[in-house]
Amino acid sequence: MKVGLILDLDGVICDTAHYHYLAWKELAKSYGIELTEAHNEELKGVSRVDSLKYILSLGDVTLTDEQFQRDLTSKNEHYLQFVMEMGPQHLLPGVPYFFEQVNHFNLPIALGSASKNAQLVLERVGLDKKFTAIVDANTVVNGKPDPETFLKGAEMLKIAPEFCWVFEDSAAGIAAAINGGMKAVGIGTPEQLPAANYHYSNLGEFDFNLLKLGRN
Ligand code: B16
Ligand code: MG
Repeated sequence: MKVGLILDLDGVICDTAHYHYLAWKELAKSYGIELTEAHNEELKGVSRVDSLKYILSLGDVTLTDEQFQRDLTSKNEHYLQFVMEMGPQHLLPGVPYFFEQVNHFNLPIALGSASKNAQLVLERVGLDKKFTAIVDANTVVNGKPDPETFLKGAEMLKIAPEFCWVFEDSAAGIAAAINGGMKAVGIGTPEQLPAANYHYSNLGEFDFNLLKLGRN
């Protein structure tokens, strides 16, 4: 049976969520808003624009369109300062082993990320050449939980959605996988990701036997 894998980036491959948090926290502070770790959980898998809208709603702050764009840019510049310090040592546990297995079984694999910085982050951690296809926020119209990101990944891999396995750490991403008719593998606990079909604490724990490779 031919299967395809689609990986989220932030929270699955590397912990860039912490850098997003530091950058958003500083911006929120400039509005007089205290952004907490719990708030940051709500921002996982959420687009840059929707993240800023969420933060503004915490303090009933309104911005002009011009201020909104200016603040998106300054947050991103701050975030990129952290990204530029990243290297392969920032891969989450189990990622190198997971990619060894992908190579071993010669599986088609796509990235499906809500980040506009996905290509750069992959280059920093040394994985940019490992993907058959990269789908990110520069190439889709509708973000997660809409399935567009993952359906586009499946199309680029030339694998039917029902044979695609999506690896995600966010509730929005798990919903996107299920909305697209794919298998949803949660990187997190059943409490965090109740809708996922399987749960692991990192990619290295994934059981490749589930893919039933070589059988049909
Ligand atoms: P950017 P993922 C998402 O990446 C992050 O989880 C989310 O927190 C972030 O706001 C979003 O990317 C946009 O990122 O500002 O770099 O375009 O988890 O879908 O890989
Ligand atoms: Mg994520």
